[in-house]
Amino acid sequence: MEKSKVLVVGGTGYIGRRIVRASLAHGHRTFILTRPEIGLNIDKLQLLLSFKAQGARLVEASMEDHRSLVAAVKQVDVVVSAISGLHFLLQLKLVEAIKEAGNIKRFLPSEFGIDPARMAQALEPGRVTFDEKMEIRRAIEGANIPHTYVSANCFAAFFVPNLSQMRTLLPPKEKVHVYGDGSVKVIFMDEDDVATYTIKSIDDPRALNKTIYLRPAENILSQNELIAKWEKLSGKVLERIPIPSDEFLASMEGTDITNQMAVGHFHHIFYEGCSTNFDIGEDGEEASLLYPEVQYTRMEEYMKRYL
Ligand code: GFR
Repeated sequence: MEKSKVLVVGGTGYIGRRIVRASLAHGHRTFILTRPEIGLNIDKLQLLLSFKAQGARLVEASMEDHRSLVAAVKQVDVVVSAISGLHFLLQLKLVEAIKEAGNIKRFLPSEFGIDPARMAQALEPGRVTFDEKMEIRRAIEGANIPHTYVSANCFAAFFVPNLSQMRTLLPPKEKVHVYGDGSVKVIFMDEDDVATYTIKSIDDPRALNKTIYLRPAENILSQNELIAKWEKLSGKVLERIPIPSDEFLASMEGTDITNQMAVGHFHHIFYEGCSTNFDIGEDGEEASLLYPEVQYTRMEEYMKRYL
C-alpha cells in the first residue's frame, strides 16, 4: 500500500522535529507547515531548511488564514500536530480546515502526555493542559474526523536524568527529593521512540479512532528504581529527602503559574501514579505490543549521556 503523505504541524518543536525525522525515515512524503509567524526565529528556519535538504516539503500556511490551511491539508493524507501547549487551541482552526478539505485519512492532534480523558479531576491551574486537549478531541469527534490519540507519558529529558527533580534538567549531585516513598510506578519514554511509535500508528487500522498508550514494560519505573539506576551508573550515593504529598502541594504557594502547573502535573504523576493506575480498555492499544519490532531505549541507556 502506498505510504501516506504526512503534514506535520509544529514540525520545529521539541517533539515535532522528531516526528518529521521519523516520518522521513519511514519513507513518507513529508510536508511541514511553515508559518509566516516564524519571523526571526533563525533556529527554526534553519531546522526547516535542513529538513528540506532531506526531502521534506515546506508548505506555507498560517493558522490565521483558513484557505491556506485547507490548501495545505489537501496535499496530504495524514496530519500530525505537535503544536506546543501554549497554542493547543489553535488546533480548532486546523480541525475546521481538515473538515472542509474532506480528504484526511487520519489526524493526530497534539497530545503526547498523560491521557486527558482520565484527568477530569486534575488540579488547577495545570488542569488547563487536559481541558484544552479534550476540547480539541470533542471538535475532532464532532466533525467525524478519523483520528489517533497518542498518550506518550513522561518525556525522559524532563523526568529521568534529573531523577524527576523539578526546576532542573540535570542530575542532582548530593541530595534527591523523593515523592512520598518513591514507590509509585511511572512510564518514561525516549522522545525519539515517541516519534517512531507515532509514525508507525498513522497507517495502522488498529489505531483508527483509538488512543495509543506508550507503556513499554522496562520503562515502567518508580522514582526509587530511577535513583538506583543513576547511583549504579555514576557510582554516587545520593541523600534521599522524602517529600510528603501535602508538603509537595503546598510548594505551589506563591510561585509562578508555570511552576504551579508543573507541581500539579508532578503530583498526578508521582503521587497518584496517573500514567499507570489504570488498565488500557477497549478504546486503547499499547504501542510496544502493536510494534514489538521497535527496540525502545531503556532508561539506563538514556542516562549514560549525562554521566
Ligand atoms: C507526562 O504527561 C505530562 C507531563 C502532561 O500530560 C502534561 C505536562 C507534563 C509535564 C510538563 C511538560 O512540559 O509536567 C511538568 C512539565 C515539565 C516541567 C518539568 C515543568 C516544570 C519543571 O520544573 C519541570 O522540572 C523538570
